[in-house]
Amino acid sequence: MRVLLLGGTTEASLLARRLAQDGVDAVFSYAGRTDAPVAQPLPTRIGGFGGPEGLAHYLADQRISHVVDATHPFAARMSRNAIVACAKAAVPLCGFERAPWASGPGDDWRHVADLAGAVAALPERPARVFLAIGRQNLDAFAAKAQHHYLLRLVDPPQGPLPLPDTTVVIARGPFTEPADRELLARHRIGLIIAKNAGGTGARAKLDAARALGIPVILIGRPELPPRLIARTVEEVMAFLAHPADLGV
Ligand code: 3Y8
Ligand code: NAP
Repeated sequence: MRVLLLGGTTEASLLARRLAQDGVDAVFSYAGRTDAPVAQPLPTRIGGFGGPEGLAHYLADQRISHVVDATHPFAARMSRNAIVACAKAAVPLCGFERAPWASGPGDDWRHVADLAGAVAALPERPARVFLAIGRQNLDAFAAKAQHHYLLRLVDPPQGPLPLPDTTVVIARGPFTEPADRELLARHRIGLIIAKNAGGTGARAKLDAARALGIPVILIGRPELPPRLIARTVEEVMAFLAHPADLGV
């Protein structure tokens, strides 16, 4: 068995630890989005594969027997490429996905379908907004430049930001509710925009928002073609042991 683990999430790191503990022959893969990604307990490759064709070649060249896609739910292109490449290379694929967040008592969430929906949902009157979506999609919000934006980025921005009125915080999650509550209060945040990432690493700001009565605009996940999904490390290990048993 030789596993390719497409990573970049808390769940991927959890699975990497289990694979290393069990002595499974596995390779961890990062896209190379950040300057210094967290080290993993597995041999690690960094960078794209060169589209689905490049990934299919990688699978053959590296004699990969199983692929686990533990990328973020918004890493849709990687997930789509993995579906195409694994079908082409006849390599079993399993998505390791966390469930979307669901609101509870005290939450003031507004669900929008995508980034454009989040921009449209912003009020006209200037507000202080925690735009907690990272760096890659900030330019969409230039259409609403009247707001003050608090940005939390993994690495310092290389060039000018596409928004005129910002405060930038450099931090890598996972985050905690007390720290996020302090951040929201310190910056007098009145509204949060976030991706429905699910999982625990990005959840803190939503719990802090509930405690402070701050509304949240939550961006829905991109649609993916059907594929086998595991929700826990144990389900992934079962897939690796008997891919056929899980209806692959
Ligand atoms: C490069 C690896 C682990 C993984 C930890 C998770 C949790 C902490 C919370 C906020 C939201 C955001 C962002 C976020 C979180 C985890 C997880 C998660 C959100 C690292 C990492 C890589 C990335 C890429 C980065 C994106 C950005 C998104 C910041 C490492 C730290 C906003 C997503 O500067 C950039 O270009 C950053 C790009 C994709 C989204 C964007 O579009 O900007 N993640 N994040 C991975 C690679 O190269 O393959 O550097 O160590 C991993 C983690 N980030 O091992 O414990 O599992 O979700 N990541 C979002 O959810 O909205 C921050 O601030 O509250
Ligand atoms: P994306 O838009 O779906 O993918 C764009 C391209 O980046 C892919 O086609 C692939 O390049 C490369 N790529 C993506 N993930 C990769 C991986 N794990 N290993 C090797 N190449 C990868 O991806 P993204 O949204 O930028 O996310 C990039 C990474 O950040 C992923 O590891 C993801 O798990 C992590 N992350 C993303 C978010 C988010 O909000 N998007 C949040 C937290 C963590 P080629 O086509 O050349 O193969």
